[in-house]
Amino acid sequence: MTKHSRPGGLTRRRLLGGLATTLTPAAALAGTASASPAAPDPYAALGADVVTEFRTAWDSYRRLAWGRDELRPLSGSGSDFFIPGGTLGLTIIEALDTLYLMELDSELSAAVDWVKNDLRLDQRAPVQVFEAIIRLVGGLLSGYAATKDSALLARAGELADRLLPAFQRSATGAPYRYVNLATGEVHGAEVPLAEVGTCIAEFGELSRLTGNRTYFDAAKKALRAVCERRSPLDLVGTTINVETGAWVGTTATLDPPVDSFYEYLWDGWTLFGDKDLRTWYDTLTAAVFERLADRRNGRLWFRQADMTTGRITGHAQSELTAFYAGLLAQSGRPADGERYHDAWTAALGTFRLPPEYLDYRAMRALNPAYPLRPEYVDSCLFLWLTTGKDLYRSRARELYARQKRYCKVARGYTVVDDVTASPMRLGDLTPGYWYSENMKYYYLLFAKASRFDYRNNYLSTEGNVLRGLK
Ligand code: DMJ
Repeated sequence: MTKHSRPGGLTRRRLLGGLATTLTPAAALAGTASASPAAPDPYAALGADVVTEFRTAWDSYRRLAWGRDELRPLSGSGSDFFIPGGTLGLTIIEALDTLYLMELDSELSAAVDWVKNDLRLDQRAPVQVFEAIIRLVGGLLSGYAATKDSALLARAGELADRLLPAFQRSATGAPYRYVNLATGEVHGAEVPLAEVGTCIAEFGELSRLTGNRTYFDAAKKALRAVCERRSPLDLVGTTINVETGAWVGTTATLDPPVDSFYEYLWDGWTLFGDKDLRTWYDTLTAAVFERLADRRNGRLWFRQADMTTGRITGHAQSELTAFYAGLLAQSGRPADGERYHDAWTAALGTFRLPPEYLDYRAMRALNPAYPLRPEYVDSCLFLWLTTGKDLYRSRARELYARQKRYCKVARGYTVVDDVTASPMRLGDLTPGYWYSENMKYYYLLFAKASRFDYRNNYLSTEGNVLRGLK
């Protein structure tokens, strides 16, 4: 979940080819690597390895679940993500730009053919608006960015039009949670902030590409509906009623179900230069640091508090929030981003894989699952790009090795139900985001991706490259 271009066309330093290092995993995690400038890039072989691993999983998906939303690698079957008994080809759409970056062109061509010929968007069933935007609209837009095939842009626009009633039928402008793709019927008035606010990158890009402002305006109105209802402490809660505008969940937190809400305020500013978004991001972030930041042993965590009184209510942290290290680095707080990444790296000293939720004071897993989440490596990529420190490639390499050790199965990779069990208890799913996020981040970190502009790019919360494909 990440972004890299700035308003006004400012660019970042190209950081590939930085100092090579020789690391043990322990040194990598502790950040004690020493540089040896003469050594060859030790990551080049890993880049090729990422493609090999991706191919194994992709071939399994093609053989056993082609056209279904996701692969179940243990049982060798497919599963539905959005519509029980229906499919929207989630994995195919999630993988489009990754296939392009990895130069798997015949696979990309088969995937594009499926989208053109077999993707049915007129299904008479409700879908979750947020997931459809970040995964499908975003995936189709990144496929368009990769191929310049106008059919993909048209499909993204068609889907967005089917989702728009969720925004347009709401009194506040914040979207309903579900919309029926065929009828436009909406339901689900109590909506978590991530679901309200994580749409301006995809909808704004669609507006830019089509010249139709409707999508950007809908997304901005949704963000406004939340930001203008912030508390006098400049905090927001977790959930809002989109019909009344009343807060339903009043805990201020960076964890789900809020997480990417903050991300898209910053992204909307960097992508489209909208000053309101920047002001809202700065205002809410100042309050986050005043009320939620919890500095311990040189590390940084983020606690929970009541949005109205500021009273501290919890010390939990979700793995999904690990993306925030990269966001902080990109939004002008690199030292805080590094301290937050150090905190998660410390968790990886306790756990072999990051648990879904932990009590960071006791370093105890509150939810021991590891659904192949990409957030830690997402931050590795953007901390590396922002700070130029090779440390973040080495941290990514360590997690990559652990994923291979614990999550690899004959047909690719699968989720872990309990990272604290020995041996770890596995589940049966390769999530769509594994193709869109994990493997893309590793590839960009390790390989010198010739089709990626490391200076000027934008990756969405779902890892979709909306800008920066060459
Ligand atoms: C992805 O779908 C996106 O990154 C989203 O913003 C939340 N996290 C999941 C993967 O963990």
